[in-house]
Amino acid sequence: METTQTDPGRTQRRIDRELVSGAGTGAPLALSYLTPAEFAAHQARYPGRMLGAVAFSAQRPRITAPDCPYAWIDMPVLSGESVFEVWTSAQPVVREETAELASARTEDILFGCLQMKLDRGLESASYLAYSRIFDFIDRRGYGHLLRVWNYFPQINADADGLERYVRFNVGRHEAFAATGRVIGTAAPAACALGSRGTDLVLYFLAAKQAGQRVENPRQTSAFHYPAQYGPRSPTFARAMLMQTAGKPLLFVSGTASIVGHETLHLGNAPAQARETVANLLAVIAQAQLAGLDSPRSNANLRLKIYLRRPDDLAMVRNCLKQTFGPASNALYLQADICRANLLLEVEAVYLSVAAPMH
Ligand code: 3EB
Repeated sequence: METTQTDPGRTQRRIDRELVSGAGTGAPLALSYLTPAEFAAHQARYPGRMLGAVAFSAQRPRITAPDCPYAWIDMPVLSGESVFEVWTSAQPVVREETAELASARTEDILFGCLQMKLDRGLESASYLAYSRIFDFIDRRGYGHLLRVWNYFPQINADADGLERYVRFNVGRHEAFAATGRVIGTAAPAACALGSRGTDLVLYFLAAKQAGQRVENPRQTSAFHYPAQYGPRSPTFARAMLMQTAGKPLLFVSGTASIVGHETLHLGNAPAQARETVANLLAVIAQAQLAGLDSPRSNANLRLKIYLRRPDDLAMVRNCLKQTFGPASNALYLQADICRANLLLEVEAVYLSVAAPMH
């Protein structure tokens, strides 16, 4: 057996317990951040149970195509070479791949991923990508987006007088509107980050049943941002709470140093980190009012952290550790954040399974 710093044996045992307890309680999903060796072991262990795998690394991983929907995000990992984000179901999954979109689904939930060229600009690429997603999920009865991850290059660059992130927002918003989706009701949890590749890459979770939107009282809802942030508002909720067999699962969107609608602490990464933690805690507190259990242990928490500057890694890690404890399973990436003045962003998932003991 291979030995790595993260101890694959220990990770494997943790996942086993999550899936076993998940199967017993009706909890549908496990989320793991795995090294390539751990990912290989995981695939052998859970054939037909993986909803999707997403590799994060600065070089395309040289692996044979996994037996599930798979995407590569061209983004440097700050703790290791490459990390595989893997969504695993307690139930067997059904795969379906079209020319445009790869998917796998259970009775309740559908994972999908797709990639778009950007040669006709971000506005049309994001419109087309979301139109394809809506067409696909609506036809199959999984019409409620819970969570979407959006990655594309040069997110802060100008495109004919508007920032590329703003162009992305216009196309996304129009696609919601074109399918009759009411933004304030249909907005999923989301994030949008600058990657290094050439394409727009999206992956998402959708469900038969609508999730419960959660907003942050410290922040203006993104779909109510004033026009200074663009002619069409971003279409995301601060978090999405989902109930499966009476077990809650929480997706917390990309969260940053924004209060009201304004970025705070320009150029001050430690202060941005503290403000971000305050926002995360505020969203989680709202989710608890909406039915999320008090997390008994941070073993159920997954954090994904995007840093504009790799030099801030130690400081941010320390800051998160003070709040969420050392047990939290965290993935650190280097990425451009969607506002040029933001230095970091943090997203989270609370899994609804019994906390294993460490
Ligand atoms: C913000 O709060 C920071 O456009 O999907 C966070 C989460 C952000 C999601 C998105 C953007 C998005 O406005 C940026």
